[in-house]
Amino acid sequence: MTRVFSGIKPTGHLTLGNYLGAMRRWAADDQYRSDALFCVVDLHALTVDHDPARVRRLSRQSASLLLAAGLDPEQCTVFVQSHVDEHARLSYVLECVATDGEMRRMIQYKEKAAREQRRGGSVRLSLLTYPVLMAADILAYGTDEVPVGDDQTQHVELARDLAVRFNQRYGHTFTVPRATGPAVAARVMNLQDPVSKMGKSDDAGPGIVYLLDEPDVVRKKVMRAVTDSGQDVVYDREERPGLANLLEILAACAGGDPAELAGAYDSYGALKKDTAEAVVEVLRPVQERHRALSADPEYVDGVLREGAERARGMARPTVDAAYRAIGLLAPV
Ligand code: AQP
Repeated sequence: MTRVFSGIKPTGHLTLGNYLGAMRRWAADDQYRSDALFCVVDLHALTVDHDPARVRRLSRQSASLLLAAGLDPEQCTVFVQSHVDEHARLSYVLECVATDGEMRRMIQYKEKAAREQRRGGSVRLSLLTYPVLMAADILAYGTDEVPVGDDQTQHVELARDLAVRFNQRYGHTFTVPRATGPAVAARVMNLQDPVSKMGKSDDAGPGIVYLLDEPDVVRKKVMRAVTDSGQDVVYDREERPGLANLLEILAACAGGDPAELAGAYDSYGALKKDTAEAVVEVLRPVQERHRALSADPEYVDGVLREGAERARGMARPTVDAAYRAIGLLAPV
């Protein structure tokens, strides 16, 4: 059976981008057709300036939202990365296969390092090596497919390169994974800055729709979305990014094709109104389930405990094999 792995970073409140670009497909498709693991990748949240209590809180909230989005612990494994030591163990070994040049070429590193510097902070070494830890997350489980949004494909490419290189140097150890992406909403853009991704750790603002935003807040944010100059509604990602983003969000939430939907509107106002309602409807059941789960923290704890145990059992043989292959002595 195909092995699928993907994760979500507790660096902020989860957004519509996380949901449409990743979580929704994990719940609707991946968990049923594959042997899937979904992880709250909390170690990755330490790569930028962070508040420890907030990371802990967001890790629980993210786990609860994964379940609220429809992940079923009977169908897939849901766990927290730091509960399974194998991720960090394998990451070090992969650092011995990756190169400094490869790390510095990562687009997300360049963007996030620049942001940390803009905010007056220093760039943590772990931000540079973060893609190696992500490669370890993936390779530890013999993953075939990594369902991610567009922004993560370069990191999955790195995981592929490291797997191939390790296998060539030290003997076949890792499955070579590949990224799979959604057809629409592969990249949901910021409503106020439609050439930038809607990211959960961006400075909070009206351009980001959070999964737990109240319906009226969602409506306000969508109605205030930046649109492009011009009157006609057309789908053109390059020239009219604001409109294209709204059309893609509408298509992802209500169905249809962004270019065809454009033909159905003759005003920006009507498009925004329908988009806002479509988003509210998509978020409603997730918010309801999240409320119910918040009232039952023991259930979420139990899911995470069992998930970590299962994940450990799956990762350990591969990580042990990598240790032996690269030349480390087995414990005596
Ligand atoms: N705007 C987006 N559009 C489509 N997909 C997205 N994803 C994230 N933002 C968008 C997808 O969500 C999954 C989990 O993402 P992540 O938590 O690993 O972090 P990320 O990709 O770095 O997303 P963020 O929200 O922008 O977090 P920060 O701001 O902390 O970096 C991934 O599959 C991602 O593709």
